[in-house]
Amino acid sequence: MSEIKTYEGGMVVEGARFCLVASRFNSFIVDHLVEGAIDALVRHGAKREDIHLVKTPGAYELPLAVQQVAASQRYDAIVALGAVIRGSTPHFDYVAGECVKGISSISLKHEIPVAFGVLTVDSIEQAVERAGTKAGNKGAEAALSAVEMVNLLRGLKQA
Ligand code: INI
Repeated sequence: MSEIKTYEGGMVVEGARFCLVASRFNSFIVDHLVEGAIDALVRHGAKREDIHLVKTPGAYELPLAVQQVAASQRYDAIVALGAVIRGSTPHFDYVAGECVKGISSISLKHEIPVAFGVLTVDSIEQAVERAGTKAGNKGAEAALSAVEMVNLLRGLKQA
């Protein structure tokens, strides 16, 4: 039986430019997601000077900033980072909903990987767990999916 030709992105990246778009709200959590994302990108081959950081007031504003960054065509991938915590607001559902909805369409429209590293959690404790403690670092995980997608798209373009 012949082998199935399979395309999969590698986990080491060369010469790619990344933009992290991070919200300042709940910065005591988001700062750890940003650190985790930068660390993961550098460990997987990105140069520090090829990583830029854009900051928004809150997660609600992330989609517009991500869209503007995507439209600039200056980057190979974008990593959106934020923390929406249910306990801290009655409008959790609006903020989280608009953030997810807005970001999800940008990748397809602009043909650029947009990794989603925005925590939507019920409590501060859950956020802490996902920002570099017992449940890992979701910023780092999102960054790694960006690395993989950059390599996958490069592979598919050459196919
Ligand atoms: N923004 C967040 O990023 N996380 C939150 O948990 C949050 N809460 O709880 O309200 C939040 N609100 C601010 C929002 O993103 C906007 O910045 C604000 O509504 C102004 O447009």
